Amino acid sequence: MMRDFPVRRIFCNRSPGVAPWKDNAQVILCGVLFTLVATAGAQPLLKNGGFEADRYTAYPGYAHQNGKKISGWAIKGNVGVNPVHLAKGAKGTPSPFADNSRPPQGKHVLFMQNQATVSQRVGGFEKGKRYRVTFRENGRAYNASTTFAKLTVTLGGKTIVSPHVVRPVCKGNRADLPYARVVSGAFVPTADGEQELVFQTLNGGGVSVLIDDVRIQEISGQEK
Ligand SMILES: [Ca+2]
Repeated sequence: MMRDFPVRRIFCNRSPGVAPWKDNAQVILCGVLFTLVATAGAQPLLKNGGFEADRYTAYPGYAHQNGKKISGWAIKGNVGVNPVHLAKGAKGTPSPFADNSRPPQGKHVLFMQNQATVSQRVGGFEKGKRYRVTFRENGRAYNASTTFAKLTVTLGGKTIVSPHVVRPVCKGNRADLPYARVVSGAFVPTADGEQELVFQTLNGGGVSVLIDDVRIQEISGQEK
């Protein structure tokens, strides 16, 4: 029986009043720490976790209209990337799905409409170590007044983020709040090597989930 884990959401606003040089110092320190961790052992290497690799030009941004691919990911259903880089004078708006808040990482976000899956086989897991997945999520504001999208995440066939409703963080065309941050339950592989990470949306009715900044991190034994 698969165990479900609760979803934790943390809003990630930058603290007001923090001097820019302090932010830069934190970034540099994080870079040093990351280098130290990276050299300590192999880490799961997720490809295109920020969905920045592809530059779509066909409105409204479905993958099947734009080369039938999202680099690094296997896709099924109505999924794609927003914003679309429209030609000058072309009809449509650049982000019909990502219609509220701002992309939390880079310029692009993934969207998943109705029932769909986006998955990736990720190498570099080590037996017995503990890992977690973090990502940012939001809902499309359009259509959200009648029903909401539902999302779940599995890793290696185990549920690490339980099925949950994803509501838009803002009204359409507003950016009052950032995308919600999701932290999965811990995952412990029973063998070295690849594991499949799967994002799955469960509801129909025209609703869409927006996802960005997917990461896999090893965690210490004390962290839940
Ligand atoms: Ca991004």
